[in-house]
Amino acid sequence: MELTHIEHIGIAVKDINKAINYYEKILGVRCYAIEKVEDQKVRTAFFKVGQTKIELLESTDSDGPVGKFIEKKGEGIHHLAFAVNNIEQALKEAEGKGIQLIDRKPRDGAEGLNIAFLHPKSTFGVLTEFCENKTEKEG
Ligand code: CMX
Repeated sequence: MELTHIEHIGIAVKDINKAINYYEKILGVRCYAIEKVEDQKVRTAFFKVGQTKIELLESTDSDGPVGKFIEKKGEGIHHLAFAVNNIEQALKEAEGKGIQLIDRKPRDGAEGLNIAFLHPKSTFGVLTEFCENKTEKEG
């Protein structure tokens, strides 16, 4: 597989508006998009720091992955997302090397990306996401 860059760092927060306020007013970075991802039961807010994206995640359902994470571990870094050129190939390769997949097929993520997760139990405690840009793939 080929990881091209860190697509984003996901941070779980209880109150996305309060967290946006911190990033904008204290750190001085602008929130350029807010998006609800129904499939993942989250509301997301995006920032760019240089080439690196930060994705804030607020749970829209206490039973969703971010709701459960906050209940168990509290707020904090939730996942690390890598951009890949071919997500199906990356998943197949990881699975072939014994990594436990959460998603065997990509799903729809925020910003129109194809996304899939690797289980943190297989990845040294870091929930790992692969992202593929559909537009680049089509274009
Ligand atoms: N990072 C590291 N470890 C995590 C974790 C995370 N984000 N989330 C859960 N875990 C650990 C738990 O601490 C727990 O460990 P122990 O067994 O040692 O206690 C174990 O994984 C199981 O956790 P759980 O609370 O029982 O939760 P589930 O097994 O039901 O779900 C997971 C865990 C990772 C499979 C689930 O959160 C998932 O499917 N995540 C992928 C989807 C996702 O996170 N979506 C939100 C982001 C969407 C986006 O970016 O758009």
